[in-house]
Amino acid sequence: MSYVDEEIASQPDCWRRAETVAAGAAGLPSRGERVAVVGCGTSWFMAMSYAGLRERLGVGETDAFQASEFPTSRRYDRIVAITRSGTTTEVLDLLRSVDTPTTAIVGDPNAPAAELATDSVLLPFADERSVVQTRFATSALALLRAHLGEDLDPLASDAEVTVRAPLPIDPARVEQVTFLGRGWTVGLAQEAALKCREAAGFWAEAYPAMDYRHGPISIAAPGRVVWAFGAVPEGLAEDVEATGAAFVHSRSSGGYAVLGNWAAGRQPLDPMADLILAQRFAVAIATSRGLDPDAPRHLTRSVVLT
Ligand code: F1P
Repeated sequence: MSYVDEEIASQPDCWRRAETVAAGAAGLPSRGERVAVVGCGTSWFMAMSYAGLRERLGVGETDAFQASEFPTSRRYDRIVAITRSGTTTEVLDLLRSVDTPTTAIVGDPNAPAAELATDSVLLPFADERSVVQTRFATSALALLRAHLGEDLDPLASDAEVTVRAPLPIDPARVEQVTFLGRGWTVGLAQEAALKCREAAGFWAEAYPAMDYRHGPISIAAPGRVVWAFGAVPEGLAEDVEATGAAFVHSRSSGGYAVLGNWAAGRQPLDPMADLILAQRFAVAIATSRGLDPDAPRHLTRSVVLT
């Protein structure tokens, strides 16, 4: 078993612990604050998801940026940096360069990001051995969702299902996957695709669902998959199925035959629990190709630029 397998499986517990941390954390965005959330790679995608959720709830303007692309001319009340390692160069550069109050959500409590930020929120129980991030990223998002007032119990229960449910598609028979999302789930779709690229060097793309028909649908074909997180635009499943590609969605008993019975009697899966299936799918592709999912090509735990 790889480290990433164990880390993926521990997400329900980590999310519950993150909810506890949220209750006592200092420096998380207050109602009405204008907030920028930054990160790199996976952490940037979690920033995107949080920004979408916070805006949707109407509790404050929230933008997400790659740490390297932060627009220094804009004024924010707070900058939140998400970083597992706390050593990523672009994140540290930004924390050093701004006057705005900053909050770092960090996995390694001894990392420089925790020192540099005005406030830090530590999630050491979610730190990881694998280079490929899974549970730290989702625990950071769980923390932020809890801080927005969500009860995470239903989410953690959904995760208990998806850490062990059969995968909706056979990784050995898929040539390509495109993940789609709407609003806050666009970040999850981006993260799912990054997991496939990192863990398995597998061809995966991600788009906002409404934009998919504006070009990317040309990729769809038999043997390929379109996997949607969250709400699906009207007619999209039919348009994908007409191309011969498989359409996967937790609401669709066709796409999620394995979860059909479960989904029929209850609410659809929370998209963050659905992301667990995509993480497991990425690891399964790596394993089926004889790759070590803990050690992606050309990637280190933290990108430290000299
Ligand atoms: C960010 C990141 C990860 C990526 C890899 C390299 O790290 O880009 O998204 O998967 O581990 O680093 P961090 O700032 O969250 O430590």
